[in-house]
Amino acid sequence: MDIPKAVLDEGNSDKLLGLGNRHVLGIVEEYANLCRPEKISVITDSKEDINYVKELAIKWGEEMPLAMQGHTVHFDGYHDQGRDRENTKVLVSDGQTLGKAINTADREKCLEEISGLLRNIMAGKEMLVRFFCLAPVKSRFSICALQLTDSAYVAHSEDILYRAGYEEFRRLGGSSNFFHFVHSSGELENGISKNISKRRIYMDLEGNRVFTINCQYAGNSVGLKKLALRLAIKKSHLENWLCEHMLIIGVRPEGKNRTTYFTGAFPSACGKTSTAMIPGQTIVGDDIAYLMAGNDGRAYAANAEQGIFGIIEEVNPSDDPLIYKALTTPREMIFSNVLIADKNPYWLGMGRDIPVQGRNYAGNWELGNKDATGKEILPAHRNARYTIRLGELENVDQNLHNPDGVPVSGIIYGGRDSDTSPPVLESFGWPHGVFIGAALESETTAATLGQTGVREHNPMANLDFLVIPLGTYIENHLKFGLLLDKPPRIFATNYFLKENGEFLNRRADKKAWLAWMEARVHNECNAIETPIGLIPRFEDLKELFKMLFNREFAEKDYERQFSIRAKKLLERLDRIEGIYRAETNVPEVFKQHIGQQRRRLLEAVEKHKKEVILPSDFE
Ligand code: OXD
Ligand code: MN
Repeated sequence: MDIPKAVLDEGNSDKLLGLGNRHVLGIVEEYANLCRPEKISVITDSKEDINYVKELAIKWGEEMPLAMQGHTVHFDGYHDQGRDRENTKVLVSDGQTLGKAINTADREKCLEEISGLLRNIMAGKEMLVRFFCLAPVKSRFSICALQLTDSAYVAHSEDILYRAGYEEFRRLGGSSNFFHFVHSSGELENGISKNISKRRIYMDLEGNRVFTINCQYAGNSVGLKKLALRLAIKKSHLENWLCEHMLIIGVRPEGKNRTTYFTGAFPSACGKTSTAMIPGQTIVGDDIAYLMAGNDGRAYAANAEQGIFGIIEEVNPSDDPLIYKALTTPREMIFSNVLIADKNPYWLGMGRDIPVQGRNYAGNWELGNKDATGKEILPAHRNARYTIRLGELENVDQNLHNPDGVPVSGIIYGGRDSDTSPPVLESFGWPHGVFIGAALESETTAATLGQTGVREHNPMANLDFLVIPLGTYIENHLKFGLLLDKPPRIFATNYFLKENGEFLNRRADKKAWLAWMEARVHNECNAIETPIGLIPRFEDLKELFKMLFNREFAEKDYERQFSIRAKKLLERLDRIEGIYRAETNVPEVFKQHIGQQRRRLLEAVEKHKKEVILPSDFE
């Protein structure tokens, strides 16, 4: 390798050579010579190497130890608190377009730009070279991933969130079949990326690689998370499987000795992690699922990750007891962008008083502090996070690392929708379910930079991560169903329905919807057929609420929640139709579903002479 010994010493060089993979060597050499780090450390799966990274994060000041053993805190810059959609681009050649929904840019130009920006970017810094495996090791789901970064926080986060992959790379036997990620926090000021205006996140599908620079927020910087998700969507498209922004849970109905696995897609900060952590269930994953058809005609899912990078806001003992307990007991974990006072972390909605001063994502903070635009700075950011291993949780599912994945019986699509969809419904079958997922709308949250609360179309909660045209993505879902003899049932949930500004449901109610969906999978209860799908019967929910919460579920609440808001639903159909009209290759079946749903809604309005129709009208 053409790297000076002073930069890559013999020990580190041997670790690289030990992989027997010239593609890896080529990549390390290329970015060593471009980024010009002072030193390169190659990290294997050994405890010693992994500890080295953990200690480096403290030594470099990227993480600060907290009072509780194993806990640290990391801060991202004030303007680096969410995923940067604007500067995240998919590189395309020769004027290729991926449709309106995907942010693309010319490959050649961007590669030139990024090479310029990467030149000497690691001067005076250390480059960490890391190997991970996406999904369980030694499985058909496994994807090897190589990370180069000058951030020990990024490298440490990946230890918690992903499976070690040095040995997995050895098993590659010299193949180039892996993803790679080049990250640099860029120039730092008080430990924070300084050149935010030059933040760039470029997906180069042709090279199976992603470049991300001048950022630290994990959604932008941690290669294996949302950046690998994009590369894996492309891979899944080529290999006939699905790569989804989905949780995976084992649902364990009370009084029945069985586990029924569900996956669920929810836009960021719309209840995905809290659904995955509903007490009484087991968790396989909270964010990214790979779905493949099994030999038995069922769909199988595996978690690409082994940890949670979760939103901490509203995690409190009554709403999220399992996570709260994990966050307040000793273990290896990283808090980010919370408030620190006396070496203890505080966050919004934690169910305790928050101190009036401390250190937060804006620096030294006091109640009432305002930013440069006059906006009040909250004690902790609304997108503050925790990073933790799933294996640390009491409710981790025994199949987390199962190389075969888990058989999926149900899929849930859930958006943040204040006025249109009922809390839960079942589709009429796989293609109709795909239509429901593809028509998902949700209001924006703090997980992305920009305004919150804006209604957006977010098909399968995966729009931000798509790198293939929307029509093709929908087609892939329809085709995947054809590979299965027993496709999962598809459901939709909405936890955010409001009336006069008040939520119509309590947070805990999602447990009842889950129980109903699980019972439907086993054909244990009937449902009411409406123009948009199958909804629960009042008697079944009444019984479930009694059993699960010892609470009366009033019929008037049922009617407010489950009435079919035909006018709103028709308006949504118009919006969705408009969006898909601008896309190419949209499957005919999908268009037919739009037409059929509209016809059913109009007929119902005509028949019942009202625009909000009671569930009992359909019985
Ligand atoms: C996440 C996200 O962090 O979707 O999971 O933003
Ligand atoms: Mn996510």
